[in-house]
Amino acid sequence: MSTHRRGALIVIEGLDRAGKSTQHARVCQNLRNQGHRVKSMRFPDRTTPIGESIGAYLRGESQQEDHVIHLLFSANRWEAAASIRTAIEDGTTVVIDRYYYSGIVYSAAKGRDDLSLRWAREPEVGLPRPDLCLFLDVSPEVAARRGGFGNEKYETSVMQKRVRELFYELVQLRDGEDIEIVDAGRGIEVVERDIMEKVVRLMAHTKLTRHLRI
Ligand code: T5A
Ligand code: NA
Repeated sequence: MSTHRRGALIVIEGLDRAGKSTQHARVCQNLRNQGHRVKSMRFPDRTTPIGESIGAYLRGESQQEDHVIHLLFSANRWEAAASIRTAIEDGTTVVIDRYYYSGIVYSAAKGRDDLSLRWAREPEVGLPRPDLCLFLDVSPEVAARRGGFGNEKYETSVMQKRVRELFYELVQLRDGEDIEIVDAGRGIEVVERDIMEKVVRLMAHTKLTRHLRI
């Protein structure tokens, strides 16, 4: 029997200022140091035409209807979906900074009756499903101490509070099966150690001999 090991799909999620990009870079580097092939990605990917319009929207330079921007964020993942699958089948581990969890939660946090968590989930169904999603959780107070908010669209305390509540709702909705909550209010190295324990456990797991779930 062949025991071809595919790459893993690992996602770093969380609130603004939770330290996602910091930990994402460390996970990529640590895995490379351990001899794994790694593809580093982030969403939104602002380099594609769809990503450029998302960037303009986030900077407040253009306006989009709420459902439209939701679908653009989703389309920005779909345009990368084939390359994620190819890399994983090829034995490369893909580590992503934000994915459809953010996509679902930030749109639903706008509080529209016609844009529920469930509605927001639909366009994301069928995207490569992570083996592990690390949700970096911080209190709004800790987030504020880390440099406060920038000028982008969703960087307000009302929005951030709602986003955090909805992340927790999403964990329930998805039975928490692939989301692991990480207390990201601790020091960078402590958080990194916690995350790497989970990542190393995944990399040794037999499920990496099976196909990616959908
Ligand atoms: N969005 C995104 C949607 O609405 N729909 C979608 O589908 C997607 C994908 C994108 C925006 O778009 C929304 C969500 C966002 O509002 P972005 O470009 O991803 O935004 O930028 P952000 O992720 O918002 O980046 P952040 O600035 O929030 O920060 P990170 O990546 O969480 O944090 P990081 O690592 O840059 O660290 C922030 C600061 O804190 C320090 C770092 O050194 C840095 O100064 N820090 C710590 N300090 C103390 N202790 C620790 N443990 C620390 N970790 C980091
Ligand atoms: Na970031």
